[in-house]
Amino acid sequence: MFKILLLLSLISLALGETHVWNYTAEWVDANPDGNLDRKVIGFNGEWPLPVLRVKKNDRVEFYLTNGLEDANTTLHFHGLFQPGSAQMDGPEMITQCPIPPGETFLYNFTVGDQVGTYWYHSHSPGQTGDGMRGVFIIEDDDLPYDYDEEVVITVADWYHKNITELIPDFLNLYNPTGAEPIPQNILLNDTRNNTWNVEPNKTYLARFVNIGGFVSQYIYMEGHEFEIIEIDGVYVEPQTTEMLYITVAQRYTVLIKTKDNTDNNYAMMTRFDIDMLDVIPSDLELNLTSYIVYDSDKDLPGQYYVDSLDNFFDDFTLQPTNNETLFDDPDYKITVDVAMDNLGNGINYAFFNNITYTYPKVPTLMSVLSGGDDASDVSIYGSNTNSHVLQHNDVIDIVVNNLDTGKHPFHLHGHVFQVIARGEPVDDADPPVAFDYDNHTEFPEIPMQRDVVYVNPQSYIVLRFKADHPGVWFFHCHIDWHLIQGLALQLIEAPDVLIADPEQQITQNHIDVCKAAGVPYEGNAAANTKDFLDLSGENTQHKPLPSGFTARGIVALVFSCIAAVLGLIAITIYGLADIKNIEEHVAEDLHVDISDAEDEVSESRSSLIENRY
Ligand SMILES: *[C@@H]1O[C@H](CO)[C@@H](O)[C@H](O)[C@H]1NC(C)=O
Ligand SMILES: *[C@@H]1O[C@H](CO)[C@@H](O)[C@H](O)[C@H]1NC(C)=O
Ligand SMILES: *[C@@H]1O[C@H](CO)[C@@H](O)[C@H](O)[C@H]1NC(C)=O
Ligand SMILES: *[C@@H]1O[C@H](CO)[C@@H](O)[C@H](O)[C@H]1NC(C)=O
Ligand SMILES: *[C@@H]1O[C@H](CO)[C@@H](O)[C@H](O)[C@H]1NC(C)=O
Ligand SMILES: *[C@@H]1O[C@H](CO)[C@@H](O)[C@H](O)[C@H]1NC(C)=O
Ligand SMILES: *[C@@H]1O[C@H](CO)[C@@H](O)[C@H](O)[C@H]1NC(C)=O
Ligand SMILES: *[C@@H]1O[C@H](CO)[C@@H](O)[C@H](O)[C@H]1NC(C)=O
Ligand SMILES: *[C@@H]1O[C@H](CO)[C@@H](O)[C@H](O)[C@H]1NC(C)=O
Ligand SMILES: *[C@@H]1O[C@H](CO)[C@@H](O)[C@H](O)[C@H]1NC(C)=O
Ligand SMILES: *[C@@H]1O[C@H](CO)[C@@H](O)[C@H](O)[C@H]1NC(C)=O
Ligand SMILES: [Cu+2]
Repeated sequence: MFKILLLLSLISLALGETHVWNYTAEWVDANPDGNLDRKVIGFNGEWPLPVLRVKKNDRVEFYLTNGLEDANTTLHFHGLFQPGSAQMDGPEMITQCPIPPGETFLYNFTVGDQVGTYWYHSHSPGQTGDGMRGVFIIEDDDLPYDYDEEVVITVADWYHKNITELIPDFLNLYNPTGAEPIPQNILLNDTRNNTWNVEPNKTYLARFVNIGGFVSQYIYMEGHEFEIIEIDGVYVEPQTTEMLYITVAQRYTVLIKTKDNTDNNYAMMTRFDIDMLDVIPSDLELNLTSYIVYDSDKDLPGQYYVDSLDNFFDDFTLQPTNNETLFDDPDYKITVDVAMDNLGNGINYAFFNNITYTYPKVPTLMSVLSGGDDASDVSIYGSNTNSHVLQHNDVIDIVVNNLDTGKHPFHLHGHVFQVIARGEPVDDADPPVAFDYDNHTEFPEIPMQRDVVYVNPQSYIVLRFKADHPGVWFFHCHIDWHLIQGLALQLIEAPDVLIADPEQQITQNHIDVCKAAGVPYEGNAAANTKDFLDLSGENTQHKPLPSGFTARGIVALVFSCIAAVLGLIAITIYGLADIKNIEEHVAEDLHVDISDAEDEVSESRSSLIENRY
């Protein structure tokens, strides 16, 4: 009897509330930076999107209707583990079929025992940039810190052009270096000149979320400090700092103590990490001043300046309060080199180990669930998907060696990982430094944990986690542009457990959405249902550049074309001397005729070369 009672009370504890949300994603007008009216993706006609709040163990039933008419969509609840509900994770063609216009997808899941600051966003190419993103909070009744008031503060980059216009310009022969589009503005709480009204003598719990698509930001305040207590849903031993550095998709929850008087108002500053921008247009405002207002009758503050941006808090030193120690040596290691390069079509892609992620014809989770005994054979998931099959409860290491000269914020779905090593940035002039298991600084005893972490230029990170969440989990750079360029891999975690679990089977609603989208929901990556080992007809990446033709050649060629055709120089300048012959060959290969524009080409080339010095 006692046992039954105990069981019942455990069940009622575990059964939270059910939140039913019913939203139609549709184009609405917005003008967050005050400079241009444009269409953004709103919910039920409203934008910015709502802050959604749940509690531990609550269930979410989120009906998403695609009211866009001209685009498919999906929704990802960023940072959630999706226990027993891998198909609700959101990434298009990884765990679900895209939702075509007019269809409704039911995201139905529990948040388990996670708490903290999360967010939700479309996981269809680039739609975060069109505004389809908002904050998701799992409140904690047992929050181990005292505070008076809570506040959400989002930061983001902002583009004036929409994603259907930006992507084709970005993935383009005429953008051979893969220069990312430069945002037009920097936003705080989806506006500029934001006012935060505060009271004196209070402790605020502030949840910072970078809901942008590309650029990391520095956050610092005049006369106030941040006490960091949570990162990406992980409580940490509190650390005080004057400056945060937040990549896209990261969250910092901090305590801010207000002044004991209302004599002044103060500036809250946000600033772009300009190292991530290929060019800095002269009219791009890099610093944004927002206002911490104690007394609205008093003057607003001007910009607050700091001497250096180098003193931001290094998250590597944060220690989770769950005291989870370093996992044992890995059972399985994934080592990937990150590089950006051109394929034979002249377009610049992003690679893990020479593979640019190419979507399968069947969402990978559905290949698992229809794969039977073949589901543990990694080959069925396709040649260009960077797939790995993980055994249930194995300890996994992901070593990312960044050969690229940019920073990249990497995100793993379905988990937080221990960050056990992160190399210092390596100067462009030096060769990249790869991680070496036989020669590294000692791993932390209690490593920092989160779900998005940046790797430094030409350096490395090592992430360790336990494969204890059956599902198909995407691991990718969270810069939208780089994901669009294919900087992703996928983990097929415990396929045997997934197949055997009745909860994890595809819902009828999901099958209906697949049918409406015309996407097969059974079969291998090539949609072959008869022989899963037969990948003929699968999607593959473009052929490489022909041997003897370098990316540098293509860059030079296209540079000439850009200069000639558009008279526009917005990309990094490579060496342009002695390339005439390569240019001709590449031009031939690409069926590009440059002879018409030859005069202009040589003219603009000489002006280009002049400009280099
Ligand atoms: C969602 O809202 C639409 C439009 O108001 C309505 O037709 C539909 O029945 C609602 N669905 C649910 C599950 O509440
Ligand atoms: C912010 O303030 C500036 C200067 O007063 C003004 O030009 C701009 O329109 C304001 N922006 C918004 C979004 O209110
Ligand atoms: C996106 O931009 C393109 C090009 O300007 C335009 O044709 C299209 O209508 C825009 N889409 C939306 C939803 O505004
Ligand atoms: C939606 O996805 C399906 C399946 O990939 C595709 O055929 C269709 O063109 C997409 N629709 C739009 C509007 O992009
Ligand atoms: C959501 O999932 C739960 C658990 O599988 C199920 O009991 C419930 O009926 C589902 N909700 C809807 C509206 O289908
Ligand atoms: C930011 O926006 C959220 C959601 O509208 C609001 O709750 C919050 O108070 C705003 N924060 C600031 C600092 O204005
Ligand atoms: C803040 O607290 C201090 C110390 O308790 C007190 O002296 C001061 O008057 C308070 N300030 C305000 C504005 O209430
Ligand atoms: C932006 O902020 C930095 C750091 O305070 C400062 O050095 C720089 O001068 C500011 N730029 C402008 C244009 O105000
Ligand atoms: C973690 O370690 C700290 C310091 O040793 C201790 O105070 C705390 O109770 C531990 N937390 C847990 C969850 O064990
Ligand atoms: C990638 O390709 C290069 C050149 O073909 C080769 O040297 C290198 O070993 C490949 N790297 C991996 C990880 O496959
Ligand atoms: C080990 O790494 C350090 C730091 O990168 C380097 O200076 C040293 O030469 C390496 N030692 C060996 C044996 O490779
Ligand atoms: Cu990246």
